[in-house]
Amino acid sequence: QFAKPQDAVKYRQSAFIVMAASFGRIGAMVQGKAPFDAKAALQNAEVVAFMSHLPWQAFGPGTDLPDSHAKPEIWKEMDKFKADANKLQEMTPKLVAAAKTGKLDEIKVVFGETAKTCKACHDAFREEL
Ligand code: ASC
Repeated sequence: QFAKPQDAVKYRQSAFIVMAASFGRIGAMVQGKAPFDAKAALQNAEVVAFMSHLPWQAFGPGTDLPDSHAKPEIWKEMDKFKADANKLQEMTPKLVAAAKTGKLDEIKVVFGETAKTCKACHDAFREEL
């Protein structure tokens, strides 16, 4: 699927960047840093939900490159890594459902739960460079 390991790294980093940008737009509303816009919240939640499926396929064998944020634990504990990815994929449709209510309070709760799944996986598997 990827011609070079570097291509896989670029792919997964790009997917995370797009997901984080959309998640961050919802976060700004939740934190009162941006005005609440129900339509934009829903559009961004849908992007997050879609993107939550993409990065994982790019963590194949041989893509453990230095200078990436990926800890070697990903490849040593691939089952746990996949389980963490699944937790995110179970949360993101709930974020979409919350956005569909149009109620910021409901979005806030699910946003917080979703952010916890991001953080749990980062704590185990993401290196701050
Ligand atoms: C974000 C973002 C993350 C997560 C994480 C949650 O908005 O870019 O990586 O939330 O900070 O703890």
